[in-house]
Amino acid sequence: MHKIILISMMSILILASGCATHERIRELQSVEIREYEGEDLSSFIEFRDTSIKGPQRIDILDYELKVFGMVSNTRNYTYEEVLDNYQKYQKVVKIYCVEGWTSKNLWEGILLKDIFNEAGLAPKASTVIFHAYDGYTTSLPIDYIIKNDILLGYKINGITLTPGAGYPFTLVAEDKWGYKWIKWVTKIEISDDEDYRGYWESRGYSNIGDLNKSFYDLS
Ligand SMILES: Nc1nc2c(c(=O)[nH]1)N[C@H]1C(S)=C(S)[C@@H](COP(=O)(O)O)O[C@H]1N2
Ligand SMILES: [Mo]
Repeated sequence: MHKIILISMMSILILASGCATHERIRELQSVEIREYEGEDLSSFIEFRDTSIKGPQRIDILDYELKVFGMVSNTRNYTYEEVLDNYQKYQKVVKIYCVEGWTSKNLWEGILLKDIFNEAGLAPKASTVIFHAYDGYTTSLPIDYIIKNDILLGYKINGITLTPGAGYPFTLVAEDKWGYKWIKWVTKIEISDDEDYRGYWESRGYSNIGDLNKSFYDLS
């Protein structure tokens, strides 16, 4: 008898916690933007999770964004400092994962080149190596980031990023395969190592990661 009560209590608890997440999902779905300037946007609230260690929960009070390497001024920003000090921009950008899914969303973020200007890049710097809270890394050419006005995003479809979507910052790596869109960014390292290979790149994915080229490294 006790066993039955225990089991039913446990299932009620499990059901209740399931409902809480569904509640939260419905709440987010009701406020996210799904149309922008006549374009339909994908819902970002989906159950897919392709990241190496699952969604990361970052405590914003402990969080720092570090900018270091070949710069004149090494910087450590709090979340608030990033949001308060930089001009904000919005863009509709589509992510393509190598697994076949895509998602078109409205992103809000700051320009990485504004961060570069404040840091002061060494003339020989060519590459940015991004580091994330889950140990993931990826890299991109500085030229690509500057020429394409690449954003460090903190909002998607009008909503502050959720842990699953990469809170507090995700790289909006326009025209690059999904594995370049690093989530939970903690460090921006300015380097001259063009051959640096991040997590997936060192496992055979193309280092340049251009959408109009194969993601297999054919070099
Ligand atoms: N920190 C971190 N960022 C990451 C990953 C990861 O495992 N860790 N996976 C990448 C891959 S392969 C893809 S396709 C996208 C998926 O992002 P989404 O599921 O939030 O759309 O995140 C990218 N960014
Ligand atoms: Mo991916």
